[in-house]
Amino acid sequence: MVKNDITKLITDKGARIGVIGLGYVGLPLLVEFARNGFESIGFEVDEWKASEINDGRSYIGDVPESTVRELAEAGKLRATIEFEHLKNCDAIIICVPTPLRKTKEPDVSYILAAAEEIKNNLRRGQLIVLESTTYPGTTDEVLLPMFEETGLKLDTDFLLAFSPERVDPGNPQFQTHNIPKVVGGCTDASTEVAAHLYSQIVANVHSVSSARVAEAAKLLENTFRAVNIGMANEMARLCYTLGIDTWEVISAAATKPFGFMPFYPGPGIGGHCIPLDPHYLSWKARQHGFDSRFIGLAEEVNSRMPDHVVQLISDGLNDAEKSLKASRVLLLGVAYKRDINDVRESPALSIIDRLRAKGARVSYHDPFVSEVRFDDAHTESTGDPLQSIALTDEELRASDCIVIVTDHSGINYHRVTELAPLIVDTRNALNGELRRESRARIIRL
Ligand code: SAJ
Repeated sequence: MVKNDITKLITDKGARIGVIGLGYVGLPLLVEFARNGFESIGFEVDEWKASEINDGRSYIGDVPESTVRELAEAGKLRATIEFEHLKNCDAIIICVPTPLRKTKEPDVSYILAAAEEIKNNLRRGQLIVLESTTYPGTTDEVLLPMFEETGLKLDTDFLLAFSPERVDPGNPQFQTHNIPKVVGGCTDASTEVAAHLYSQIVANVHSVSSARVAEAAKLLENTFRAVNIGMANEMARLCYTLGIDTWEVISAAATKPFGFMPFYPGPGIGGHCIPLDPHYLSWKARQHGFDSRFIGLAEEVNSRMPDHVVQLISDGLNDAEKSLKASRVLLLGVAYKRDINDVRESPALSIIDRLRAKGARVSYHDPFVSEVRFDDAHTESTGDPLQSIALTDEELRASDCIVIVTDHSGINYHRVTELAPLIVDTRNALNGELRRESRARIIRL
């Protein structure tokens, strides 16, 4: 049984760790193993990323450059585009993207490409763990048969598990080492050894009975968020109709010390997880004739929020006897959430699209995002690229409407309320005092 051999290598910190995919999940994970004394090798298809790491630089905000440099210089951390080095790894962790196709169906092509590389280099004595968020059954229905085509056998020759990533980009409180880790193997031995591996870098490892349970747990986590955010967004639209302040309603409900968890309305949901992951679950459900209606409904409500934001802008301009057409609309923030530079699936892109379609003159200011391109596969949007403009007094005065789409903490909102004539605040970025003292008219989501 290969279990004892791998366990001993891990215990002695002699196991060489391979991580495939060095993005916001893979790089922090690789660094964590290296920091804990393991020889760690990152595998990338992007040569630029590999050379950045080998030169001691970090392109992920949550990973300090000094840490990468230190570990690279100590020979504990390196990256390569040559996947044949996988054969030297005792544990291989897959952290590649799982996007959606245009049809909203799962795209597991990155997982399959990584699995193919592993299959070509598979040997006795390896543990493989999939971390990419995917539908229940991927690990045992897709990966296991691929690996056993080599003639090597699960448990006898290799181990296979799933462990969902839970990275929350930009979250200063929770980073890889202190986020509990769920682990589920295709066999008990796989679960046990995978749990032993993660216990080297994470304080709290939670083992479950199968890879499917671990895959499903991750999808529940993110579907839970999408559905509850959808509820908050629907509440916002209802409160707007009833003339009730949504944020006051939510903060009042949040005083309940049990049985309630606040979610907040926004301009829509962005990122590479919450808008996408629930569709992996609904796709698998449909394969079994099961209609998971909450997921579809949440998507419908959340994806309509950009329209609602444009309606608020139009209503505000109309009250000032201005039309959207030819009005100067300045977006504050285009990243999908506060204090990060990621615009993937950002609702700001849809808002810009819609405003442009109505003839508004759109610009944006985002200290984290210097340029937004609309030809990216991740966006449905079209049109010329935009560059972030300086937030000068002139720009604020000259704008007909300022739209707070991302509530970055470094913006001087007091100045915005002093100089802008109209503000649409989709993030409750303007606290009570700013709203009371504001010279601008403020419309809140
Ligand atoms: N959002 C709202 N209202 C809310 C919360 C979020 O509109 O009450 C929006 C955000 O502005 C953002 C989107 O939803 O556009 C997603 O927000 P998020 O906080 O879930 O951020 P992500 O997608 O970067 O990270 C999430 C993780 N975040 C949290 O748990 C807080 C977590 O769900 C996953 O670990 C991660 O996705 C992932 O990789 O799956």
